[in-house]
Amino acid sequence: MLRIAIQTKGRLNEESVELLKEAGITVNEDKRKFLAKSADFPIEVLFLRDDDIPQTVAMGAADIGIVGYNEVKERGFDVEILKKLSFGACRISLAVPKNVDYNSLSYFNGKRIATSYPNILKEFFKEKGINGEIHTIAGSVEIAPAAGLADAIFDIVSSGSTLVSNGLKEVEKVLYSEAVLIGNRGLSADKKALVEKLLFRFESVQMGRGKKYILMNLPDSAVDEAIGILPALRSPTIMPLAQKGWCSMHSVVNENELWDKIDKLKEIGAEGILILNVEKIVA
Ligand code: PRT
Ligand code: ZN
Repeated sequence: MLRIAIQTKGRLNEESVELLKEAGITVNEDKRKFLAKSADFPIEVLFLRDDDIPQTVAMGAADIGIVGYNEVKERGFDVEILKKLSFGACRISLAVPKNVDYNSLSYFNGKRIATSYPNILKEFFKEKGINGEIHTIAGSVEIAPAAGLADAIFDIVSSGSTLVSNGLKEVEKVLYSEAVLIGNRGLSADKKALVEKLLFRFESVQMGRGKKYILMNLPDSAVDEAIGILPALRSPTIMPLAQKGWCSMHSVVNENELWDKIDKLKEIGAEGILILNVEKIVA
């Protein structure tokens, strides 16, 4: 039995639960319960505050966990990063009041910087030879400059609108982060085998994301050109139609290239183009 720690509530909870679900692991998500068993995979889910997930995994109270890379880095516990999960993307940046004439990092020498990520900032300043005064505060870091508590902040940014609405501007992007699957370093062979199974499922889910299945009718004479437009996992599937001189071609395309490919396929004579969702790709 494997134990995975995920965030109870907050920005990573929903997508963590969704990823597990798409990987065939459904949990009775009674949020008041702190431990939930899955009916369809030998796994139990432990719901925690994100701050506690790296330590819980490092100590082995959970075998694996889903948490922001920023938390892993800040807490400094020795865990293995098993997989980047492509959600919860953000960066941790230095920001200053918007009227500051900022030129270089040396601006931060002797300045007070408010943050909830003192360790990451300490390391960054050390590496760059900057002597800033780091003030650790727990919540609402972005109001510190206006409140006269700090000259600058070091905080998570995603769209940047929180900075703007607090009269701040981002001047240095220090760390890029996304949700990661972390693992305890001393897992038994049995548990490792279960983790491998899970990773394989996560990969299939991720590969299917943003993909569309496309099928169309095509004159035989256009097949070579169509293959050039639509490279597939191995190569597109081509089947003859009852009508002579025509075939049906099936392939998988990235959603962001879909319309461009459809335009090109129509130009070479494709008809009856059908687009379907791809749920998973088991490579
Ligand atoms: O209760 P718990 O301790 O579990 O949660 P939490 O409140 O500590 O964390 P939570 O749920 O806010 O964030 C969890 C993780 O999501 C973070 O550790 C990051 O890895 C990731 N993440 C991604 C973010 C953001 N994007 C984000 N935008 N975490 C926080 N923010 C905040 C940021 O602090 C700032 O206040 O959103 C604001 C900025 O957003 P923009 O879009 O205005 O720039
Ligand atoms: Zn937290």
